[in-house]
Amino acid sequence: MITLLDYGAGNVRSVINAIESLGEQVHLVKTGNDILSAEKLVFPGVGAFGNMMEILHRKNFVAPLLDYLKADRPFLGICLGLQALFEKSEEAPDVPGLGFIPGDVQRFSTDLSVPHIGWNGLNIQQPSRLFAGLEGNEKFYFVHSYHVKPATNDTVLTTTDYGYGFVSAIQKGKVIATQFHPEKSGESGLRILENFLSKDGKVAMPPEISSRTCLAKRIIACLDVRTNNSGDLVVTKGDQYDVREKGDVRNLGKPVDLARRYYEEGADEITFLNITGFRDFPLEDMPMLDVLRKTSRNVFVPLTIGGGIRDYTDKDGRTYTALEVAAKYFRSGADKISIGSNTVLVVEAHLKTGLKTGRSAIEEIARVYGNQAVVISIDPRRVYVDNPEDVQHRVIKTDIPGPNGESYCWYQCTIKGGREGRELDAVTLAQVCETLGAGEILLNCIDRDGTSQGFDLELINAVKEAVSIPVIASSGAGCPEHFLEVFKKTEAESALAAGIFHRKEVPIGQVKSELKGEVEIRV
Ligand code: 1PR
Repeated sequence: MITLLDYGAGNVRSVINAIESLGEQVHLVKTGNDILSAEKLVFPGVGAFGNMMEILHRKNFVAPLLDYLKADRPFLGICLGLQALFEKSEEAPDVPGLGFIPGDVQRFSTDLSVPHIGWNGLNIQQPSRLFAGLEGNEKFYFVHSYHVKPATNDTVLTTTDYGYGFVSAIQKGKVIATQFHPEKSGESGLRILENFLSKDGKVAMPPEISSRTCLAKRIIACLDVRTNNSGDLVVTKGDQYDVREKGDVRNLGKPVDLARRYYEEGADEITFLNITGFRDFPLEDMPMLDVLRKTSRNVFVPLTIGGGIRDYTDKDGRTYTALEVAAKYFRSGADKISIGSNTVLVVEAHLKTGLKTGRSAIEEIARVYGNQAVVISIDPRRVYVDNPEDVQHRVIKTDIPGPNGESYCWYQCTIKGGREGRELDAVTLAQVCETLGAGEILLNCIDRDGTSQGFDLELINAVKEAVSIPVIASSGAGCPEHFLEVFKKTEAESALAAGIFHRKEVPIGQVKSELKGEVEIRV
């Protein structure tokens, strides 16, 4: 029996699913005694440092947790569960940590995008029971803006490079903690968890020890999901967002089955977009939550879900906040949520007043679950102009002239799945969202969606230059060369595709083999 410390924020479902998939049962901590009587304790932290420590205090978990750690009993901390062990964090300077390990937690100070999101390697510094059966060159999933800085090197288990080397795991006796997420790191991550759980684990040093690691570019499979005319929830795919063929919604498969297939084929991440979420209320749309629950049971890479995340009043007058909707998604197995239409309205309101209310969906969800959990999905469409002075928007000079030979364009934000264009450009939207606390941009492009003509590199460069958070390039992939092109000609951290994978034109593995040697990837 494994005891799991769930303090109520973030996706502990993934950790539970991963442990259960290895044949173990999970007992959730309800009182401090549950911590003291644990055989093995797993502490997966997600969210924000201050919020986490406050909840640990409120629930009276701090003293038993420190007693457990000081008694050198088996402990695995994950992400914030690592950071909690330190004395303090720049994320919440006035809130002390557990102070079990001398040192502090610092924000990344690098020109690279922050948060550090994606698959990166480990420079292993000591043998550990976690490493039995590993080669040493595996990549693991990271998602964080802060990293630990121990006062001394004796507890450093691994380091990872992102702009500079940072400590990515510590080991002190039986207390081990990782910055990366084993439960989201595919087979290699499951191996690490299994090593921790096993009764007679052997201490090992993997054969391949690296001295420098590199963040991989991510390949993301996207599943646009909605109900078809027969009432079945299906994965569909549009041509420039039109998902109907001869009157019915195109049906490309079942969401749970397809997600599993993409996991097995090597997708680095899977995104579900509930594309009619803008008009349905997701908490009534239980099938979508069920899809997440079932998928997260056997898909061990990050899952993002979008669609319908906004404040909502139901027919009985009960109001739900966007945070409540997001919480439901997280509890059902999502690691990140993506917000589309609502973001456009929030940014429009923000631009009018210049004020941060602290109450927008982006701000509220980021405060509880951390910036890295908030993805902004943008659905822009090109609008051509003759002269950059003709409009107030961020205009770019384009190499793809408009229908009347125009050589300038701006990217108009849309809402409701492209049905309504707004007086807001995608570059401004992305910038404002970053200031409000978004952790990543999912940059679609209605002009390219489903066309197989390749990504809109001009759009991606324009947005990427304007923000310092990671950008996911989306829409238009038609062959492996398009992925190579987007990674060579833009700074996008990841590339997302749908049709090419759904129609089985090119498997994910083939995309990766064609990138290998040219671009850092996870194999
Ligand atoms: O506005 O917060 O409720 O979220 C709704 C979400 O649903 C948004 O993220 C929006 O992008 C998405 N969405 C709404 N309508 C559609 C549609 O297609 N009719 N899908 C839609 C957007 C675009 C991509 C697609 C890529 C790759 N899908 O995600 O997967 O363009 O496609 P390709 O590789 O085949 O070119 P809210």
